[in-house]
Amino acid sequence: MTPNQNSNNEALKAKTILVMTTAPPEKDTWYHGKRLPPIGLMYVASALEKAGFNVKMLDNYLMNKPLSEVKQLITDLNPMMVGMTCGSATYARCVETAKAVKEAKPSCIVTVGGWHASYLPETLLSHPEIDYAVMGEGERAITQLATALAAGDLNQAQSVAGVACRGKNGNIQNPPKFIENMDEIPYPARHLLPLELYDRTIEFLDAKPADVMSISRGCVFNCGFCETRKLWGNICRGFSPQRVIGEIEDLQAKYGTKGIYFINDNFTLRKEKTKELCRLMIEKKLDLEWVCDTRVDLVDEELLELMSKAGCKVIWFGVESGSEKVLQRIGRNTKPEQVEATFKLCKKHGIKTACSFMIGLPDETLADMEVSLKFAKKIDPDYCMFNIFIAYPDSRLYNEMLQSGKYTQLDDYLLSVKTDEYDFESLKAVQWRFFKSFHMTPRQILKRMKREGPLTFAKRRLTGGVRKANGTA
Ligand code: B12
Repeated sequence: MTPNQNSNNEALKAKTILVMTTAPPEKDTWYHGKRLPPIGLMYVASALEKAGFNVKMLDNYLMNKPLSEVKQLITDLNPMMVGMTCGSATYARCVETAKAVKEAKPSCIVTVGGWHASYLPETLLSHPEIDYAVMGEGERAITQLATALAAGDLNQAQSVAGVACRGKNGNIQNPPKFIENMDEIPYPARHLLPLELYDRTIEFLDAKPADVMSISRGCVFNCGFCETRKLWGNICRGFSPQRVIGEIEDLQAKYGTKGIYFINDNFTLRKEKTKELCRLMIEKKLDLEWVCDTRVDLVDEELLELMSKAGCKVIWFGVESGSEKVLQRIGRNTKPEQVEATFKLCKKHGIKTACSFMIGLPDETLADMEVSLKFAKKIDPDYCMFNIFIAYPDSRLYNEMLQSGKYTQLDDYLLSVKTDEYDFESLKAVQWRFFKSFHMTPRQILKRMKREGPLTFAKRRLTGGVRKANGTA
């Protein structure tokens, strides 16, 4: 590091940046899942820390502090910038929080990143309280933005890749650039979160405490309900297996981690890297159990055997539908036979299966949904959930629904399918009936009780136990 960089870092230390999630949406009827530490925001925080800023973090999705307390926090911390994560479901929360920040400190710069900011930055910039939107990967963009602003260089700030803002002649949107070598990204700033407030357990994993990790970015598939390609591009980048092991060892040493949930949408997409990672896990004899999410067409017997030896206990599969017609309609590009074959292989290698189905997809009929229920029983997963489909902005199905007019508007930017047969409200009854039909059989109850132990079983039944509402998260 040059002396110049040093003095720059010293100057930045005096600059506080608060990064935060917003409180959950008021009408939070579609999501009853677990509050996991916000990993994307932790990456943003660690990048800012590495650049020298004094970073504070508030996971208000977990804490649910009222705006009066957020304002008090701004007064106490006096940050130069607040960086907020915004999903389409928390858009309204984000706007009201930005207003509160400006009320507490009008000169505080408000920057919004995350999914909604990546897809529809102009909707955020239409609010004068929001100064910048960051599209795509946040680490480099916010660091360059905050560094330029700390130096008072507005021109530089407005030209950072991935930044959208109001310029002299209208809105500016600089296309994002991906970080080529992901290993450059520091470990997520877990030390800035009150980890003790999270329950640090993962469904189906006996090992505790358990934490989340995200090891790759990007998806090559083209499912109509998902818009992550717009955020991460259509290639998949990832950390090197060595970097992943390094982070696991760091988690074990600092936080006593025994279990990991890899929250990537397709953990096994980079097959060779996955194998290398598993071999390293075995070689290092890590005392670790883990869960991951992937697609049925991204595993084979050799890989499953290796994953099982490396400590993989459960795989979550987005099965989405048992009807080939529906699978085709949503661009899933998988067939029910593939699902059956993969579930059999998982069982053979001692890996539990969990799966999610969506109901209420465009052009899906009630009869198609019954096909999914029947199929769920046939593949016999260890856990299964039926989520009502919600369309998120900029995804193919969202745009098609807007055109067809066959939808109910659930919130500013969230749509659900409406047909002559059903709408969002009536689907709730179907969802409940399917849940009961699958889970409330003596066989499933016994199976679950055995797996969870009677105490956890009772606790989970009382608290809901639904993980994610639309199967796409
Ligand atoms: C794992 C996951 C979850 C997990 C955990 C999320 C967590 N704790 O972080 C759970 C199951 C809890 C979950 C819940 C939901 N999820 Co989810 N989830 C994902 C998934 C698969 C990975 C997210 C992730 O961790 N990525 C890795 C990290 C590194 O990336 P990141 O979080 O996006 O953060 C980066 C950038 O977004 C940006 N960034 C993020 N915040 C900020 C803030 C600032 C200031 C800046 C500058 C940048 C920035 O920089 C980060 C680092 O590069 C994504 C799909 C995907 N591949 O992205 C869907 C996804 C994010 N989820 C989605 C949805 C819809 C939901 C739910 C609303 C589902 C529901 N119906 O309940 C809930 C809402 C929860 C919430 N807190 O708002 C959508 C969001 C769409 C949208 N337009 O809002 C996605 C994109 C999936 C999809 N449908 O396409 N989810």
